[in-house]
Amino acid sequence: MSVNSNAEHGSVNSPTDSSFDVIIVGAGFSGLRSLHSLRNAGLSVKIIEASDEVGGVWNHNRYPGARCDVESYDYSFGFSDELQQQWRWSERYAQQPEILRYANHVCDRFQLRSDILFDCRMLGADFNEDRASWTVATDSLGQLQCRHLILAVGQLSKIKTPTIPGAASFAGEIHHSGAYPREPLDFAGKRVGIIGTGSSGVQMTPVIARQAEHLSVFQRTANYSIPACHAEISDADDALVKATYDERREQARNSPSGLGFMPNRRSALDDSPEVREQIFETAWNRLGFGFALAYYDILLNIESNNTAVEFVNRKIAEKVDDPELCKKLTPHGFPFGAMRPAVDHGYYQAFNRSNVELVDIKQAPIEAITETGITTSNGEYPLDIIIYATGFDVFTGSILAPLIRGRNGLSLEQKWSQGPRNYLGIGTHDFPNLFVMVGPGSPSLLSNVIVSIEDHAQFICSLITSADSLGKQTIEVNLDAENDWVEHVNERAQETLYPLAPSYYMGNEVAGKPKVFMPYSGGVRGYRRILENVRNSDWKGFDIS
Ligand code: N01
Repeated sequence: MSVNSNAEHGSVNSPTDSSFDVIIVGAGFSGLRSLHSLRNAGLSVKIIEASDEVGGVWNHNRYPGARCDVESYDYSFGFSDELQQQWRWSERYAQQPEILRYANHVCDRFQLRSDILFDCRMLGADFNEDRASWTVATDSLGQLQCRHLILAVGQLSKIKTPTIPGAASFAGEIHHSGAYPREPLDFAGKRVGIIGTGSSGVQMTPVIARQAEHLSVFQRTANYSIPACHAEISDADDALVKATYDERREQARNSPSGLGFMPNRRSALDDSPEVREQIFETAWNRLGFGFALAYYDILLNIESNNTAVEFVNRKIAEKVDDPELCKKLTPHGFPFGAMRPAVDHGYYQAFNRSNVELVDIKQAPIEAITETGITTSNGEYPLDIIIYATGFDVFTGSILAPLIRGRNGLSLEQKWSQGPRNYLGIGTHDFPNLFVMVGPGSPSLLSNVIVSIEDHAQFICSLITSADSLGKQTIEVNLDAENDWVEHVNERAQETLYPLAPSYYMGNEVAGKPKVFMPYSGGVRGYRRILENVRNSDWKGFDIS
């Protein structure tokens, strides 16, 4: 395999061959991690990446205030002790530029860049039954061939842009949080409108509030947000983590969400209100997402959940001065945590500023964007900059965007027309040698995704190399195994409160999307055990032929 490996940031790396053992689509964290494993296993591998930069979501979500809401030490790879010992995180929750620097560091440290074909978007892929291989159509490099195709396209990659009448007439700038310009915007003296109050809107609000002349936040649905309890990392903290990193990784891998928090084994209903208050208070002041594990049944039992709701609502009320405004910012109609909560750095407090206003677009919907601003049924809001923090076509949007055809020309879109059907979230029947990284049917966005990425990268690499060592050409999910898995994913979801919210977990973010629960809610530890069993039982559920 010979390649022209002169790729620097921003240049296309043109292969002189067009046939590989594996093509990975996407150079985000899951693509980079997969490339590292598969190349070390001796396979010829290329990543194709539509951008001229690695990093995936961390390349595209450059909006002000973008930072990880998983602690930096945990939102990083554990496969190389040298890497984890040498990399120095500066903050408990790293900001986007630091995470992007980390992705580039990983890329350079393990010489991954030479196997990335930048500025190359996958348009579609067809499985060739005779050759047991995939033909991948791209926009810049024609057709590429591979035995195995790995979709590492991310769950939050296909941005969702609202269709608001008149948007094209707006005289100012409009940007989406998920396709944010590389050059920072100057908000000084500007009137800014943010549409959307999910994690992205929540993160950018306090930052833009401090810079802009005026900020209008257009909220359709109030969501819960937990304070980040952010801090810089001192040398002493850093040394402590690094001295015990292996234990920390083990704890993360064995915690339900891969975050390292072990749930309190008690029910929220087991404790007196006084004790419960104490436990909630401690979790609230330190744990970020771990707050949802202050009791094991917060996301399992509605009465327990109500105790958390009561606590969180009180916290919101303590932060927002105006009671009417507080009422609007307080979520209602779904359990705490059933929509993914945000982790914030002063979100609610930002609304106490005189230059920030909340626009309730549930009560008075947006009617149009005009040359000068946004019009709701309540009147006009003059603006210079509009930011859509309106989210993504989550889980399936980026997987189904290219036309992928398996056996007998069946498209993945047809196959998944009633919702994703797969085995372990990794493979789907009728699409041999096609693998999905951290997609629907796996813990995915219900987990610290880096932990899930490491699990998938290792599993898929072992599966491919095992088949190769047996001289086998196709790896295909068995239909019965797939049906059982889909049923299992649904059963686990029904044990939780997640289905009670109109969230993207349920496909509610896009009109017409099938309403099925998509991630696996059985936790990363349980899921890893299942992967280990499959591996130890000669890849039960996969037909290798
Ligand atoms: O997107 P969202 P996000 N008109 O879908 C509103 C991850 N993330 O980009 O609920 C008006 O959560 C929509 O309202 P509604 C994280 O997993 C991580 O904020 O549909 N409003 C909602 O308020 C997160 O969950 C970090 O009524 C419209 C908002 O836009 C995921 O990304 C940081 C609308 C969309 O919220 C997505 O977060 C940021 C319309 N037409 C994000 N359409 C980390 O820190 C949508 N909305 C790691």
